[in-house]
Amino acid sequence: MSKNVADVLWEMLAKAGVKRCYGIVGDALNPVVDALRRNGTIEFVAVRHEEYGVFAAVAEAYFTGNPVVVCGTSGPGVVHLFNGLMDARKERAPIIAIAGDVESSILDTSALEELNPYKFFDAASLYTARLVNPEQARAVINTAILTAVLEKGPTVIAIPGDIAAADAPDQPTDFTIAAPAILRPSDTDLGKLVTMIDEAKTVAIFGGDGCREGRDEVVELACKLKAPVGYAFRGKQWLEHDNPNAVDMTGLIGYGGAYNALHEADLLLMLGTDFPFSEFLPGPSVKKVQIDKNPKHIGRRTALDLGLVGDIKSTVSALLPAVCEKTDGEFLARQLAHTESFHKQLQHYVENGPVIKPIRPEFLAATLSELASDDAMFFADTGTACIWLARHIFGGKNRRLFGSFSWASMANAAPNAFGCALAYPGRQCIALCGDGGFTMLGMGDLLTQIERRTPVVQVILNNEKYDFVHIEQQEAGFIPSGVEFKNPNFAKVAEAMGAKGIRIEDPQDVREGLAEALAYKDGPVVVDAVVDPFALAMPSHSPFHTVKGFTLSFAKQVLSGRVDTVIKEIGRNVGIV
Ligand SMILES: Cc1ncc(C[n+]2csc(CCOP(=O)(O)OP(=O)(O)O)c2C)c(N)n1
Ligand SMILES: [Mg+2]
Repeated sequence: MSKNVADVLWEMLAKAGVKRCYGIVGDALNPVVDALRRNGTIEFVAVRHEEYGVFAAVAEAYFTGNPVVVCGTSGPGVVHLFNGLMDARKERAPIIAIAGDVESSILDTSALEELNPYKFFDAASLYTARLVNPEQARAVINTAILTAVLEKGPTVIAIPGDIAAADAPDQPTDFTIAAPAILRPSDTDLGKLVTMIDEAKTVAIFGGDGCREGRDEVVELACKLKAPVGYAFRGKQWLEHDNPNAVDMTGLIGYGGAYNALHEADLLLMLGTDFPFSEFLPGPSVKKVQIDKNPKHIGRRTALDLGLVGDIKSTVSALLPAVCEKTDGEFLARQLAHTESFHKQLQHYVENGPVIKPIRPEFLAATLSELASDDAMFFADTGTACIWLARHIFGGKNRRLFGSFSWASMANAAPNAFGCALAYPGRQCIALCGDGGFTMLGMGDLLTQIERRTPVVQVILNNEKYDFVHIEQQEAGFIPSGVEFKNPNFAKVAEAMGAKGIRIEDPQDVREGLAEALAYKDGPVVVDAVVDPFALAMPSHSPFHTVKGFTLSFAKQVLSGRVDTVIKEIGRNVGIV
């Protein structure tokens, strides 16, 4: 039998290193999925919601570096892919989406389920193609793969069922993915940077995801310059561990000494970061240099004194032998001492956790971090889970941390963890979920984990509210509204569905409950942790408007008769508010 277009599609995707395709089948995709079955080298992961499949694919693609395929069929199925593809774009994950399309004979006739892929995917996709003629196949598939892998993001191939099933022309299916080039600034520009560093009395470093490769070089540079190292959320897992100069994070969920270190240095080196919260970066009193391999990132968050284009590993390697070693360690010691004192403050709810009821999320997260294996992979939902992950889950050399860091969608953690559990069998994959996030997307596809007996540990912060928004509303001076909801007992729901369920209501049971969850290898676990709905986490630096907003909100709440709530909120956060 001769090959059809769908056969060629899978043949090329398999050659690109694709191991899995996540999605839901249906009309236009039927010949595509039939060819996948014939191909036999790529696993089809049938999910219950297309968006769940994309979040799983994003985590797999981000960590393995291999492209991952997702699919949804014409119209509504395709639409369900979108939020995940935006996440792939922002998290820079190589995803190839196969979007079912209506039959080629009725394109552009407003047919049932017809959707214009060019318009629809415009905001998310780096490259969108509509395969309407088998002769396009090789060039389109080649471009979709290369764009996804080399530009690190999502691409889309829309394909009508009749074209997928059509005979493929006799075209070669081999292609080459070039290895990434070494990119560093010119010697003249590097020379300018060396002068700035040598002339500065004190230097601070602030790093992001761009330090993923080159983290050892960054730490070596920091040691040579006696520079404290702060990081964005995306940089934490690369720069926190085995780094004597680490001063933690700045920003809305910041902790430790990073804010002060960045503001008190003479010179700030921003390395591989597109940190979006400009108000947490210093003004003109600190000289600023930014190095990034993406030229579009340079200077967009703050005004710079020097901007250089280069990858962090090769640029810092070139810098290392050229800069003079600094001898005065007073600045670094002061920033480290400040960081240390913040850590002590953070320990308050961890150390007293066993006797504070309702359970403090700080204590829950810190215990999880302590019990998890050295190569565990942690995923946090957008919501307060991010705060607890940042502050209380310690990343190690072999640990990994992930979330919807730059897109900030809810409901990412459970699917992220599922994707990595498939890609890294045997490794602990732990999702710290919001109860809002879990019920938005995680609960339906718990069935997928159950069917496959995938050992994902879902720890749900059961606070019966959209707590992050609750905090946000108070910060902005509003009386909280629309943020509360009621939950079932998630452990019982999980058991009824066929998973292992563990309910933890008492702080004394936290350690035992989490240990039991982590030890369970026979399928998914849902830990329903009933946590304090009033736990607050303030950034290490609170801008004036934050303090003003809370004060205003508390005053408004008291005036509208919510005295009890305000007293609880303040009482449960002594020393923080
Ligand atoms: C898809 C989506 N909808 C809404 C939001 C806005 N949002 C951000 S965090 C959040 C609350 C999350 O609540 P939950 O999952 O219960 O976590 P919690 O903050 O309570 O720990 C909301 C509604 C979002 N980021 N993404
Ligand atoms: Mg919640």
